[in-house]
Amino acid sequence: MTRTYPPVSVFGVPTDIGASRRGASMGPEALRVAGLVEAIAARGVDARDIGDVQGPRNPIAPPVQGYRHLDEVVAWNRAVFDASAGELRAGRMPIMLGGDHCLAIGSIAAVAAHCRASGKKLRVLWLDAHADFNTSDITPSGNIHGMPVACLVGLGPEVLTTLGGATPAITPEQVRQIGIRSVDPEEKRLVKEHGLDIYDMRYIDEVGMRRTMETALDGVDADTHLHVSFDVDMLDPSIAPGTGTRVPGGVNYREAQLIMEMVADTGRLGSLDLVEVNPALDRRNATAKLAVDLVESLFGKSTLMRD
Ligand code: HAR
Ligand code: MN
Ligand code: MN
Ligand code: MN
Repeated sequence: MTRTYPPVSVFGVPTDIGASRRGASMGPEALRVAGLVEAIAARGVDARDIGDVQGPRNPIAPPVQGYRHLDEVVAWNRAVFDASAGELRAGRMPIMLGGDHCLAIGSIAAVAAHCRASGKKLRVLWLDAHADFNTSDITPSGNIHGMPVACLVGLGPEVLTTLGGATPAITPEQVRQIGIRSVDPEEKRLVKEHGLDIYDMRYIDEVGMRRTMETALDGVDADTHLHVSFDVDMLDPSIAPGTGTRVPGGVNYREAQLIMEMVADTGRLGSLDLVEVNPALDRRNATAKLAVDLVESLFGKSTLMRD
Protein backbone atom coordinates (compact mmCIF):
# COMPACT_ATOMS: atom_id res chain seq x y z
CA MET A 1 0.00 0.00 0.00
CA THR A 2 1.39 3.41 -0.89
CA ARG A 3 0.57 6.23 1.47
CA THR A 4 1.54 9.83 1.37
CA TYR A 5 2.75 11.45 4.55
CA PRO A 6 2.93 15.13 5.34
CA PRO A 7 6.42 16.57 5.59
CA VAL A 8 8.12 15.69 8.86
CA SER A 9 10.18 17.84 11.24
CA VAL A 10 12.33 15.99 13.74
CA PHE A 11 13.64 17.84 16.77
CA GLY A 12 15.63 16.75 19.82
CA VAL A 13 14.93 17.59 23.45
CA PRO A 14 18.16 16.66 25.23
CA THR A 15 17.14 16.52 28.87
CA ASP A 16 16.55 14.01 31.64
CA ILE A 17 14.90 16.61 33.83
CA GLY A 18 11.80 14.49 34.62
CA ALA A 19 13.67 11.32 35.62
CA SER A 20 15.94 10.42 38.51
CA ARG A 21 18.33 8.32 36.45
CA ARG A 22 20.54 10.44 34.21
CA GLY A 23 21.20 9.75 30.54
CA ALA A 24 17.98 10.21 28.54
CA SER A 25 19.44 13.61 27.63
CA MET A 26 21.67 11.72 25.18
CA GLY A 27 18.67 10.09 23.49
CA PRO A 28 18.30 12.51 20.56
CA GLU A 29 21.90 12.02 19.38
CA ALA A 30 21.65 8.24 19.77
CA LEU A 31 18.54 8.21 17.58
CA ARG A 32 20.23 10.40 14.98
CA VAL A 33 23.31 8.18 14.99
CA ALA A 34 21.02 5.18 14.48
CA GLY A 35 19.78 6.88 11.29
CA LEU A 36 16.30 8.03 12.24
CA VAL A 37 15.96 10.93 9.82
CA GLU A 38 17.47 9.01 6.90
CA ALA A 39 15.15 6.07 7.59
CA ILE A 40 12.07 8.28 7.39
CA ALA A 41 13.38 9.99 4.26
CA ALA A 42 13.97 6.56 2.71
CA ARG A 43 10.21 6.00 2.96
CA GLY A 44 9.77 8.83 0.46
CA VAL A 45 8.86 11.38 3.11
CA ASP A 46 10.18 14.95 3.19
CA ALA A 47 11.99 14.66 6.54
CA ARG A 48 13.99 17.50 8.06
CA ASP A 49 16.05 17.60 11.26
CA ILE A 50 15.49 21.03 12.78
CA GLY A 51 17.98 20.51 15.62
CA ASP A 52 17.49 20.60 19.38
CA VAL A 53 15.31 22.82 21.53
CA GLN A 54 17.09 24.34 24.51
CA GLY A 55 16.37 24.38 28.22
CA PRO A 56 17.91 24.59 31.68
CA ARG A 57 20.53 22.16 32.94
CA ASN A 58 19.59 19.38 35.36
CA PRO A 59 20.10 20.67 38.92
CA ILE A 60 19.90 17.10 40.30
CA ALA A 61 17.80 18.25 43.24
CA PRO A 62 15.45 16.36 45.55
CA PRO A 63 11.65 16.71 45.14
CA VAL A 64 9.95 19.80 46.55
CA GLN A 65 6.29 19.33 47.53
CA GLY A 66 6.08 16.18 45.44
CA TYR A 67 7.81 17.49 42.31
CA ARG A 68 11.44 17.12 41.27
CA HIS A 69 12.68 19.99 39.08
CA LEU A 70 9.25 21.54 38.45
CA ASP A 71 10.57 24.91 37.21
CA GLU A 72 12.97 23.23 34.79
CA VAL A 73 10.28 20.81 33.59
CA VAL A 74 8.05 23.80 32.83
CA ALA A 75 10.82 25.58 30.91
CA TRP A 76 11.62 22.53 28.77
CA ASN A 77 7.95 21.85 28.09
CA ARG A 78 7.31 25.43 27.00
CA ALA A 79 10.12 25.02 24.49
CA VAL A 80 8.64 21.72 23.29
CA PHE A 81 5.19 23.28 23.03
CA ASP A 82 6.51 26.14 20.92
CA ALA A 83 8.51 23.87 18.61
CA SER A 84 5.62 21.41 18.12
CA ALA A 85 3.03 24.15 17.64
CA GLY A 86 5.23 25.91 15.09
CA GLU A 87 5.71 22.76 12.99
CA LEU A 88 1.99 21.88 13.12
CA ARG A 89 1.11 25.41 12.03
CA ALA A 90 3.49 25.02 9.10
CA GLY A 91 1.66 21.85 8.06
CA ARG A 92 4.48 19.57 9.17
CA MET A 93 4.40 16.47 11.37
CA PRO A 94 6.44 17.02 14.55
CA ILE A 95 8.57 14.14 15.78
CA MET A 96 9.93 14.87 19.24
CA LEU A 97 13.06 12.96 20.27
CA GLY A 98 13.42 12.76 24.04
CA GLY A 99 14.54 13.11 26.51
CA ASP A 100 12.35 11.73 29.21
CA HIS A 101 8.58 11.32 28.99
CA CYS A 102 7.66 14.50 30.91
CA LEU A 103 8.18 16.24 27.54
CA ALA A 104 4.94 14.75 26.22
CA ILE A 105 3.10 17.37 28.27
CA GLY A 106 4.35 20.05 25.88
CA SER A 107 4.08 18.05 22.67
CA ILE A 108 0.57 16.73 23.33
CA ALA A 109 -0.67 20.11 24.61
CA ALA A 110 0.45 21.55 21.26
CA VAL A 111 -1.22 18.78 19.27
CA ALA A 112 -4.43 19.20 21.29
CA ALA A 113 -4.46 22.95 20.65
CA HIS A 114 -3.87 22.31 16.95
CA CYS A 115 -6.75 19.81 16.83
CA ARG A 116 -9.09 22.25 18.58
CA ALA A 117 -8.19 25.00 16.12
CA SER A 118 -8.61 22.78 13.05
CA GLY A 119 -11.67 20.84 14.23
CA LYS A 120 -9.89 17.48 14.21
CA LYS A 121 -10.51 14.66 16.64
CA LEU A 122 -7.47 13.66 18.66
CA ARG A 123 -6.56 10.11 19.64
CA VAL A 124 -3.45 9.51 21.75
CA LEU A 125 -1.77 6.09 21.72
CA TRP A 126 0.39 5.90 24.83
CA LEU A 127 2.92 3.07 24.39
CA ASP A 128 4.59 2.46 27.74
CA ALA A 129 5.31 0.04 30.59
CA HIS A 130 3.92 2.75 32.90
CA ALA A 131 0.61 4.60 33.09
CA ASP A 132 2.38 7.91 33.88
CA PHE A 133 -0.69 8.98 35.86
CA ASN A 134 0.84 10.04 39.18
CA THR A 135 0.22 13.33 40.97
CA SER A 136 2.30 15.15 43.59
CA ASP A 137 0.40 13.60 46.51
CA ILE A 138 0.74 10.00 45.37
CA THR A 139 4.04 9.86 43.45
CA PRO A 140 6.56 7.44 44.95
CA SER A 141 9.47 9.38 43.39
CA GLY A 142 8.56 12.99 42.63
CA ASN A 143 9.70 12.31 39.05
CA ILE A 144 7.52 14.20 36.62
CA HIS A 145 8.04 11.65 33.83
CA GLY A 146 5.63 9.55 35.93
CA MET A 147 2.95 12.28 35.66
CA PRO A 148 2.42 13.50 32.06
CA VAL A 149 -0.91 11.77 31.36
CA ALA A 150 -2.34 13.08 34.64
CA CYS A 151 -1.14 16.62 33.81
CA LEU A 152 -2.66 16.45 30.34
CA VAL A 153 -6.11 15.54 31.71
CA GLY A 154 -5.90 18.40 34.21
CA LEU A 155 -4.46 16.71 37.30
CA GLY A 156 -1.27 18.49 38.21
CA PRO A 157 0.28 21.86 38.94
CA GLU A 158 -1.42 24.74 37.17
CA VAL A 159 1.80 25.75 35.37
CA LEU A 160 1.73 22.40 33.58
CA THR A 161 -2.02 21.79 33.21
CA THR A 162 -2.46 25.20 31.54
CA LEU A 163 0.63 24.98 29.36
CA GLY A 164 -1.35 24.87 26.11
CA GLY A 165 -4.00 27.42 27.13
CA ALA A 166 -7.13 25.31 27.45
CA THR A 167 -7.42 23.06 30.49
CA PRO A 168 -7.54 20.15 30.41
CA ALA A 169 -5.57 19.69 27.19
CA ILE A 170 -7.21 16.31 26.59
CA THR A 171 -9.76 14.02 28.24
CA PRO A 172 -9.14 10.43 29.35
CA GLU A 173 -11.51 9.24 26.58
CA GLN A 174 -8.96 10.33 23.98
CA VAL A 175 -6.20 8.10 25.37
CA ARG A 176 -5.41 4.41 24.82
CA GLN A 177 -2.49 2.93 26.76
CA ILE A 178 -0.69 -0.17 25.50
CA GLY A 179 2.00 -2.35 27.11
CA ILE A 180 1.33 -1.24 30.69
CA ARG A 181 2.74 -3.45 33.46
CA SER A 182 3.93 -1.12 36.22
CA VAL A 183 1.36 1.05 37.97
CA ASP A 184 1.88 2.30 41.54
CA PRO A 185 -0.85 1.37 44.08
CA GLU A 186 -2.39 4.85 44.44
CA GLU A 187 -1.89 5.52 40.75
CA LYS A 188 -3.98 2.42 40.05
CA ARG A 189 -6.85 3.88 42.05
CA LEU A 190 -6.62 7.19 40.15
CA VAL A 191 -6.49 5.48 36.77
CA LYS A 192 -9.69 3.57 37.56
CA GLU A 193 -11.40 6.67 38.92
CA HIS A 194 -10.74 8.48 35.63
CA GLY A 195 -11.61 5.53 33.42
CA LEU A 196 -8.35 5.40 31.46
CA ASP A 197 -8.48 2.85 28.65
CA ILE A 198 -5.54 0.55 29.43
CA TYR A 199 -4.47 -2.50 27.44
CA ASP A 200 -2.02 -3.99 29.89
CA MET A 201 0.31 -6.93 29.24
CA ARG A 202 -2.18 -9.43 30.57
CA TYR A 203 -4.81 -8.13 28.13
CA ILE A 204 -2.29 -8.39 25.28
CA ASP A 205 -1.34 -11.94 26.37
CA GLU A 206 -4.98 -12.98 26.45
CA VAL A 207 -6.41 -11.40 23.31
CA GLY A 208 -3.25 -10.87 21.22
CA MET A 209 -1.81 -7.70 19.77
CA ARG A 210 -3.93 -7.69 16.63
CA ARG A 211 -7.22 -7.47 18.52
CA THR A 212 -5.71 -5.09 21.07
CA MET A 213 -4.77 -2.67 18.31
CA GLU A 214 -8.08 -3.04 16.47
CA THR A 215 -9.82 -2.08 19.70
CA ALA A 216 -7.43 0.76 20.52
CA LEU A 217 -7.82 2.20 17.01
CA ASP A 218 -11.59 1.76 16.86
CA GLY A 219 -13.27 4.99 15.78
CA VAL A 220 -10.16 6.48 14.16
CA ASP A 221 -11.40 8.00 10.90
CA ALA A 222 -10.50 10.57 8.25
CA ASP A 223 -11.04 13.42 10.75
CA THR A 224 -8.73 11.94 13.38
CA HIS A 225 -5.24 13.13 14.26
CA LEU A 226 -3.38 10.18 15.76
CA HIS A 227 -0.61 11.04 18.18
CA VAL A 228 1.77 8.22 19.18
CA SER A 229 3.69 8.73 22.41
CA PHE A 230 6.27 5.95 22.38
CA ASP A 231 8.19 5.33 25.60
CA VAL A 232 10.73 2.66 24.62
CA ASP A 233 10.31 0.95 27.99
CA MET A 234 7.10 -0.51 26.55
CA LEU A 235 9.44 -2.98 24.84
CA ASP A 236 10.77 -6.01 26.64
CA PRO A 237 14.13 -5.11 28.27
CA SER A 238 15.76 -8.11 26.53
CA ILE A 239 15.41 -6.26 23.21
CA ALA A 240 15.49 -2.68 24.55
CA PRO A 241 17.91 -2.46 27.47
CA GLY A 242 18.77 1.21 26.95
CA THR A 243 16.15 2.87 29.12
CA GLY A 244 16.01 4.09 32.71
CA THR A 245 13.04 2.25 34.21
CA ARG A 246 13.09 -1.26 32.75
CA VAL A 247 10.20 -3.59 33.58
CA PRO A 248 10.32 -7.28 32.61
CA GLY A 249 7.55 -8.89 30.59
CA GLY A 250 7.21 -6.25 27.89
CA VAL A 251 6.09 -6.14 24.27
CA ASN A 252 8.20 -8.36 22.00
CA TYR A 253 9.71 -7.56 18.61
CA ARG A 254 6.87 -8.82 16.42
CA GLU A 255 4.16 -7.35 18.62
CA ALA A 256 5.89 -3.97 18.48
CA GLN A 257 6.15 -4.15 14.69
CA LEU A 258 2.45 -4.99 14.46
CA ILE A 259 1.56 -1.93 16.59
CA MET A 260 3.46 0.31 14.19
CA GLU A 261 2.17 -1.41 11.05
CA MET A 262 -1.42 -1.11 12.18
CA VAL A 263 -0.95 2.58 12.98
CA ALA A 264 0.58 3.02 9.51
CA ASP A 265 -2.44 1.30 7.97
CA THR A 266 -4.79 3.93 9.43
CA GLY A 267 -2.97 6.62 7.45
CA ARG A 268 -3.78 9.02 10.29
CA LEU A 269 -0.43 9.39 12.07
CA GLY A 270 -0.13 13.09 12.84
CA SER A 271 2.65 13.37 15.42
CA LEU A 272 5.08 11.25 17.42
CA ASP A 273 7.09 11.31 20.64
CA LEU A 274 10.07 8.96 20.87
CA VAL A 275 11.23 9.06 24.48
CA GLU A 276 13.26 7.46 27.26
CA VAL A 277 16.13 6.13 25.13
CA ASN A 278 19.09 6.15 27.54
CA PRO A 279 22.37 5.49 25.71
CA ALA A 280 24.28 5.23 29.01
CA LEU A 281 22.39 2.02 29.73
CA ASP A 282 22.29 0.65 26.18
CA ARG A 283 24.27 -2.08 24.39
CA ARG A 284 25.90 -0.64 21.27
CA ASN A 285 22.93 1.63 20.55
CA ALA A 286 20.61 -1.39 20.18
CA THR A 287 17.60 0.39 21.65
CA ALA A 288 17.93 3.42 19.39
CA LYS A 289 18.41 1.12 16.37
CA LEU A 290 15.30 -0.84 17.29
CA ALA A 291 13.35 2.39 17.71
CA VAL A 292 14.41 3.45 14.21
CA ASP A 293 13.37 0.05 12.83
CA LEU A 294 9.94 0.51 14.43
CA VAL A 295 9.61 4.04 13.08
CA GLU A 296 10.20 2.68 9.57
CA SER A 297 7.19 0.44 10.10
CA LEU A 298 5.22 3.40 11.40
CA PHE A 299 5.93 5.03 8.05
CA GLY A 300 4.63 2.06 6.13
CA LYS A 301 7.67 -0.18 5.68
CA SER A 302 6.42 -3.72 5.69
CA THR A 303 7.34 -7.16 4.49
CA LEU A 304 7.16 -7.61 0.69
CA MET A 305 3.59 -8.87 0.81
CA ARG A 306 2.12 -5.50 1.67
CA ASP A 307 4.62 -2.85 0.67
N1 HAR B 1 5.58 5.11 38.34
C1 HAR B 1 6.93 5.47 38.69
C2 HAR B 1 7.01 6.88 39.21
O1 HAR B 1 6.07 7.63 39.08
C3 HAR B 1 7.88 5.30 37.52
C4 HAR B 1 7.34 5.89 36.23
C5 HAR B 1 8.30 6.66 35.45
N2 HAR B 1 9.02 5.90 34.44
C6 HAR B 1 8.91 6.16 33.13
N3 HAR B 1 7.76 6.71 32.66
N4 HAR B 1 9.76 5.83 32.36
O2 HAR B 1 7.00 5.97 31.83
O3 HAR B 1 8.00 7.27 39.78
MN1 MN C 1 6.45 6.98 30.06
MN1 MN D 1 7.75 4.15 31.02
MN1 MN E 1 11.63 -2.08 9.90
